[in-house]
Amino acid sequence: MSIDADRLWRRTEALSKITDPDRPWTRRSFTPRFLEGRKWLAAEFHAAGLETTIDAGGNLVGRLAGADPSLKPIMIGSHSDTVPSGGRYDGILGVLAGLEVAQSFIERGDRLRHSLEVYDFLAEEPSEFGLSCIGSRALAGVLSNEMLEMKRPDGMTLREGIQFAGGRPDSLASMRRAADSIAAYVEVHIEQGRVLENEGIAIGVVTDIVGIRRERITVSGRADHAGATPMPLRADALVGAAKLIEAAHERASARSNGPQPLVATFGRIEISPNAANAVPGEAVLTLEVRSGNEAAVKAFGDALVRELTPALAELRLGVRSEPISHVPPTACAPAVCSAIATAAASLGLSTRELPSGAGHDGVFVARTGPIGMIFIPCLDGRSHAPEESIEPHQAADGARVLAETVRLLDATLG
Ligand code: HGY
Ligand code: MN
Ligand code: MN
Repeated sequence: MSIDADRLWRRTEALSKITDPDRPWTRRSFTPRFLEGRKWLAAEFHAAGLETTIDAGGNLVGRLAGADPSLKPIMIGSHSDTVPSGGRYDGILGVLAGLEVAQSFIERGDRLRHSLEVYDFLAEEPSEFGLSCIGSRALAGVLSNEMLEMKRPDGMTLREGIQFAGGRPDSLASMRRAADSIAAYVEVHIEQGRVLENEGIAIGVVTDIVGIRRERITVSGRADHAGATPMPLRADALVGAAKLIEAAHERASARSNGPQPLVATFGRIEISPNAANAVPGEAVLTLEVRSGNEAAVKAFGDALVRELTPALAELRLGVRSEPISHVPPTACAPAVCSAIATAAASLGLSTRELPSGAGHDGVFVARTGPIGMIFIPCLDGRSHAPEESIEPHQAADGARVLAETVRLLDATLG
């Protein structure tokens, strides 16, 4: 099963260059830049011969009808939005590998038994609404009305955002996929870690996707004049935030080894009044905790706030936490993992199994059927940074394994 590696790389380069010019590589969801990328992608899907639509949840879907309409579809794809100044290949590699595979089947005249659907899921990365995986949540039917009313700083609601992206939020029920309603979902993605590169392995067979919990922690103090307020009288919210950040780092570092390591990050902080000559009166931090151990993920933030409350009270500070999102750890399906490993071996590519420390749309697609992920190495394991880099042959390896995996699943699944 051959694919056109040059075409795949040309498309990867073309789409990655649709970015905010001042902060490569950036195509934030729900922005005109994102729609510019979507317009380009939809044209490529259409030109490749796929039946191209935007579903009610704002996902771009390219469909190739199968020979037996009674069979459930095989889904492939990923996402085309990015984090700020983030991944040149995070997401788009999987969408374009899916497009390449579908187009290669069309050009070879290979009629699959199952329909093949290529997805660009809407807003896989945490959006300005505070929520990630918008399109795959919609597919799984777990985008609640409360979520649809979430607002981003400029006041737009997520409901309006989905409309902006071409979706129809009032028709989400029409696109929901029930449990066991797809034959399989397979996503190609860069590892975003160092295991494959360190071990010189070409293909990662993902066994499970880490659980992720995000909480909003608010430290409340008192805004004051930075010059006229004596130190002993201050209630400096940023000092309290610093104690939380230090403690979280120490606690997570103590649990970073073992079979189910835990990681914790304060990746976003907003302070007010946020002026050089004002004592910070409030600090709002986003805590993100990840592990394969769901109980540990659930307990981490509560324990941190509970145990640091006395120390912050001594600084005349209050602290509270509220959940933003919680996604449990998700297992990949052994049958899909086995097909990926068989496909890679048939292409002479080395493989190893590994967990994903990154989150992916697959955690929601898994509610509709069996999933699998194909990892390729990335330079120094870097991702969510402008330095993210892969080689053309690595992209081609991922697409070739995807093509062979789809062919195997199509032949073996009911
Ligand atoms: O955050 C993640 O793990 C993924 O890259 N969205
Ligand atoms: Mn990402
Ligand atoms: Mn991604």
